[in-house]
Amino acid sequence: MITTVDVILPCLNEAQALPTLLAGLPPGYRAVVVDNGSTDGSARIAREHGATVVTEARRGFGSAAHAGLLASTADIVAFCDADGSFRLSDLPAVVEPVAAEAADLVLGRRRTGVHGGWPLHARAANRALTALIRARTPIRLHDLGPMRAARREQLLALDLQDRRSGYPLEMVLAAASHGWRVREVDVDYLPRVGRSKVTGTLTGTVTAVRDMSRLLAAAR
Ligand SMILES: Nc1nc2c(ncn2[C@@H]2O[C@H](COP(=O)(O)OP(=O)(O)OP(=O)(O)O)[C@@H](O)[C@H]2O)c(=O)[nH]1
Ligand SMILES: [Mg+2]
Repeated sequence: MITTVDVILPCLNEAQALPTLLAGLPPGYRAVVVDNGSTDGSARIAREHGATVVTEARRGFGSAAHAGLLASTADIVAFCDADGSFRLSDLPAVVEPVAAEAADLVLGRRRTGVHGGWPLHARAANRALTALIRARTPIRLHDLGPMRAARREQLLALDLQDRRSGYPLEMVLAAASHGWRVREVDVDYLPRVGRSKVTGTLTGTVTAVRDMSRLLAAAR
């Protein structure tokens, strides 16, 4: 089968979530799990479930995401969290506008439906950030979600520098300054499997907002 899309899955101790997640990989998609120093056997489990595993020793979401981008080879790449909060079966809808050359970057807009499980403080932080993005850029974004698709070469040319939680925001701001067509597509957002590391914790959210505020200030 011809691989059309590499799916970059940053992973720090997500052994519990990986089997179900990887079982949902659509045909023609290759899972690139970026192991960011897991101690729970995530890398082995990812391999056992058919994923390509890349190792990135430097901690941080951006560090893992960018290592995955560098290691991927497909023309179109997608990003997705590896904690079970997304379904890989939603990826084709996110990829479609990029493949059709109707968009340069597509973000999955998270919809919780009946599942719930999106803490109020995280929603509020997300709403405030996207309002700032709408105020500062022509991009009409409603959710700064991690599920995305774009062309690999274009993403590399953005030369993103953040290696922590500012990476997703830096990508959107850089896309805006390069005049990219950015779109949103609805995706399901489920309660993560395993213990929350960022969004479910107040300190995690505060750190993320701090990283992102710095980027927004610089973009002014
Ligand atoms: N937090 C964190 N996540 C990382 C890191 N490296 C890779 N990841 C992965 O990045 C993805 C997003 O991190 P999450 O911890 O789910 O962040 P979140 O969705 O904001 O918050 P929670 O799901 O509540 O923990 C997951 O698949 C993590 O396993 C890292 O250094 N820190
Ligand atoms: Mg998560």
